[in-house]
Amino acid sequence: MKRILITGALGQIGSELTLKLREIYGADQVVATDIKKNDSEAAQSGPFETVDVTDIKQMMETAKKYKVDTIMHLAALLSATAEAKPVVAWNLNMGGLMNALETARELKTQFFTPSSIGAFGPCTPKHHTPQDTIMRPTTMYGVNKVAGELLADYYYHKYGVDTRGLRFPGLISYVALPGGGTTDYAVEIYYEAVKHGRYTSYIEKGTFMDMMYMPDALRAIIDLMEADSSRLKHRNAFNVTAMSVAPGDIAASIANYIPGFEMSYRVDPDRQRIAESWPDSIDASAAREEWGFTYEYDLDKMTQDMIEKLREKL
Ligand code: VAH
Repeated sequence: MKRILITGALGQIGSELTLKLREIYGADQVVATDIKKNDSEAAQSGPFETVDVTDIKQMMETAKKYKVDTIMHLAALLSATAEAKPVVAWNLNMGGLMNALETARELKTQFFTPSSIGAFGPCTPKHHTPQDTIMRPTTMYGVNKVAGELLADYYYHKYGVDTRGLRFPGLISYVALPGGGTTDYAVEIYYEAVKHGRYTSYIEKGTFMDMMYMPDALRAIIDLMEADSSRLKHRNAFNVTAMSVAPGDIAASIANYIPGFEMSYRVDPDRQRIAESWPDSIDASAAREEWGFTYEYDLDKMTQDMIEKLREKL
């Protein structure tokens, strides 16, 4: 029986992953942890513990208290925040990951942590970026993600920890807002479109990045973690994507469902620079071949669902 500890459980991925895992494995089997509690369903619908991932004692004690067999480490600063506070980002992103891996090693648990398309840099092939390629990111977040991938692979090879990861594209969801990411525009645009019928994008009209709807991201995590270990040639971390889109494409898709939607642009040079250092589109064939990765939502299906759910929520 799976007993799962999630760090960063009240963040953008965690707040939905916690609910999905509780649905599958039972509410009491999933311990949500974060730096502080809130009144969200993820915090209230099952066991919750306050854990600062930079405190290994807290993490180890919590994992032992619940006798977990799986750790899903999501707590991290995203790209734009990490670029603004690089030293804080290194300490939290790498210190937290090290503590989570040490806990997984000591308690012999399975382990998941997300990487990102942010792990690639300007000299990486930009189109259909391969699973195995040059990785010299020019952001602190990217440095954290490449180092994190290598660290997770190290714990597999050296200690036999069953570590697995996904290089996520920008994730779009209507439950919890992301914070401090470069791809956050792709979430904000839907909120603003439903509330005000217009949006001003901080990323240029024609800047392509990979994106994925959250339901597909959750399915990818669960499918990867349930996959037969012997089939995995890669572990940390698999390229996964559902679409390569630019702000102009999302605006056009929204306009099909909200006639008169107005899009404008006021580029944020810092986040534009980060976006331009990432691939336009990545190749997910390794994930498809090794554990059957697939997705359900393309741009228009995601737009339709986002607008429908946000109209209910707002
Ligand atoms: C960010 N949403 O923007 C995250 C993600 C691919 C982007 O890693 O930093």
